[in-house]
Amino acid sequence: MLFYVLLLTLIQLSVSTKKASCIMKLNGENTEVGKVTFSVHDNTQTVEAHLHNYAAIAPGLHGFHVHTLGVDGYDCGSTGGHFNPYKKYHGVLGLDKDSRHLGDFGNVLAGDRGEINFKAHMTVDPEGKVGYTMVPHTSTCKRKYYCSKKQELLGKCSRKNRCYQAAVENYHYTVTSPQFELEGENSIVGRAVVLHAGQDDLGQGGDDGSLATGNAGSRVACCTLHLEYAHGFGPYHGR
Ligand SMILES: [Cu+2]
Ligand SMILES: [Zn+2]
Repeated sequence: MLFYVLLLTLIQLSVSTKKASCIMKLNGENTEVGKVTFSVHDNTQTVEAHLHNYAAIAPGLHGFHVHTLGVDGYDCGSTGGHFNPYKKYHGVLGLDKDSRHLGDFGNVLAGDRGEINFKAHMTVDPEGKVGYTMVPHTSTCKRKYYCSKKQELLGKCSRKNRCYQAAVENYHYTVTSPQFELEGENSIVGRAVVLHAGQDDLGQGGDDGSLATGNAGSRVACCTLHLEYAHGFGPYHGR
């Protein structure tokens, strides 16, 4: 009996949660830098980016978008412009679909070691007040990065037990409409996630580039989103 209850629960979970993800690689290279995930469960949506590359990802803010096309080879330049099915101006995560490209997800913050730990948890509430809060976070040791700068550049890590304050962003947004879709004609599945070298001005730069791209600069890493399999029950619905 318990087995069937568990099985039913798993099936329900696999039906009601959809997830698309991919492993980001440096532009022009077969070098993995981490994972990005977009998931939908009932009226909540989550965007996560966990990336790290000391040499290629500079400390500071980096534009983070879904572009129109998937990646051809390792060339992030092949992914077209920001995904923009409604023909709107460039904006930012949290706004409704009339005020942003559907591919606009704002900036993600890289710390001193080129590490990014970004999570935006969104509650879709048509009657809600749009806005976001930064969820307090206590960062402790990041075991993965016990490397001296020199060793990290050489791809070698020290075993020394040293801690540092990693960059961690954890937001909770309230939005009045979904910020992305994982099925249908406006699905982000099959399109590329792109991390930029510079900061996205979120459409506030006062020039044409700002309204088109946020002036986020060159493309550092990218990957093509695909639906994730869950619990061995086969692929999620969608394309
Ligand atoms: Cu972009
Ligand atoms: Zn845009």
